[in-house]
Amino acid sequence: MNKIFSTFLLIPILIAIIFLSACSDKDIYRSSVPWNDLMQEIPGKIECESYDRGGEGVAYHDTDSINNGSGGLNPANGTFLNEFRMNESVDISYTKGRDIDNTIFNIISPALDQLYVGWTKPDEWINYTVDIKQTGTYSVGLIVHQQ
Ligand SMILES: [Ca+2]
Ligand SMILES: [Ca+2]
Repeated sequence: MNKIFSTFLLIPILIAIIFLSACSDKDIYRSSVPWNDLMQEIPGKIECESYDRGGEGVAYHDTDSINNGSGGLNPANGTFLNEFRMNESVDISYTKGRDIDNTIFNIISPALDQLYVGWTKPDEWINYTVDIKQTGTYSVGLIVHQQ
C-alpha cells in the first residue's frame, strides 16, 4: 500500500520538476502585453479600459472575480459597450445620459458612451504597457467620481 501511495505521489512530483526545469523565468513570471497588441502612446491619452492582457495577477489585480459593469450593471446583450471585456475581473462600464453619470457634482460633463474603469478598491491595480515617444515630465489628468 505504501509503495502504491509513494508511486502516485512521486509521479506528479517528477512531472512538476521536469516542467519547472523546462520553463525559463519568462514562462513562470509572465508579463502582461498591450491590449490588442497596440501600445498606447505618451504623450497622449491613455484609455483606462485598454489595460494590458494577461489576466489576474499579471495584467491586473481586482478584489473580486466578476466584472461589475460589463455583464453586470450593463447586462450582456450582444452590444460592444455592455460586453466589453466582460469575462475579466476589472470592472468596466460606460458613461450614460439621463443624469446617471452627469451629476451636479461633475466639474465637466462626460461624453456619452465613454468606457471607464469603476468599482475600484484599495490594493487593486492595472498594468498599461505604453510607448513613450518623448521622455519628460507629464501631468496626469483623471476624471474621478466618488459616491
Ligand atoms: Ca471586479
Ligand atoms: Ca474592482
